[in-house]
Amino acid sequence: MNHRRHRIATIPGDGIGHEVIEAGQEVLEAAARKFGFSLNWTEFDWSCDRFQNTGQMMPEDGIDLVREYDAIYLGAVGWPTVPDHVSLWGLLIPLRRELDLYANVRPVKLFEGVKCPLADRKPEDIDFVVVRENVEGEYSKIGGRLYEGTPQEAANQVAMFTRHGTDRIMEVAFDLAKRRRKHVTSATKSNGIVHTMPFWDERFKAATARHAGVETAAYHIDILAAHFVLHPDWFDVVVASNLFGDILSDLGPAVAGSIGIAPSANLNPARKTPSMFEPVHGSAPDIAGKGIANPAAAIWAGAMMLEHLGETQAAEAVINAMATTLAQNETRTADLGGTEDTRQSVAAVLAAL
Ligand code: GGG
Repeated sequence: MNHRRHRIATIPGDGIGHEVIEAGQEVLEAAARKFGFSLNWTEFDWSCDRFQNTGQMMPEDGIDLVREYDAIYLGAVGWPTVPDHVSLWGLLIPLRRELDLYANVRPVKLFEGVKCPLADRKPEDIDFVVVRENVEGEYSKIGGRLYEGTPQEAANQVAMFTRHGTDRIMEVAFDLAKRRRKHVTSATKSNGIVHTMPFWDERFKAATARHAGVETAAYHIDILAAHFVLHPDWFDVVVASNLFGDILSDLGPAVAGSIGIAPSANLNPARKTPSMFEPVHGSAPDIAGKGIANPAAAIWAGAMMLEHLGETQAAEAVINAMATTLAQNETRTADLGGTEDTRQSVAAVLAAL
């Protein structure tokens, strides 16, 4: 049998992106040795640092360079010296769009031993997945500014929802629900947003009709956010637009103990391009370089990458090892009330693997 090799493009990016990607690589390497495959890493220095030196977050042919890989492992994008919209639109958003990584799958789970900010919640109460539309919606460059610097100054921004884009994200959500507890919740706001959100509701209804056996619910985003806090046990798969999904996938992990745990898979489900895996969290300038970042989100994102590459057993082992360290007081990082630094946390995951 041929030895399995996977070529991975790493983009540590900015701030704690470097620390957590290095941590994740160490764990994934150990899993590869244990389960008999290899990971060949190529690092790209695309970042705000690069922007400051060259005026570009990544080179002109960057997308073509990473197309050659089996997957992309990304840390974090953003640094205070570069406006956030410049760094995001210079790197993360072009990667998602030009590789057509239209499904952003973000699991939320309360792990055994992790302190939940909600009273009396057990791990079985919080276990859902946010499926975020990743390439259109509210994140558009359509719009502009008028009369800049004058009292009449104005700005507008157009959200773009296509039938193709909305239908395909619904399919991802319903397909995923069929492999889970068979329930999909839609995040809408069709009372206030009168064109795109009624359209979103219609496409959700059409998907519901195509998927008999999957139960559904729909809530306006404001009350849905409240239900995430009050009734996280109501949710299995939550399908949301780009902006709503972005917000919900930070809120969900906060409810489950820490955003430091939350992973994210940017998928092209047809596998025509390399999918990209990243922690949900950003570059965290306040703790960058201190060696105290929680590597769990990057490790879990790495496990999702292994699963995507067909290394299911290794993926499961990595998640189990991570869960073991989260369960013990002495192996938790500061965001989870523990005292471990990034290196100690990695050592604990490696020992558990
Ligand atoms: N880990 C990737 C990262 O840096 N995320 C920060 C961020 O601002 N993300 C926005 C988005 O996911 O659209």
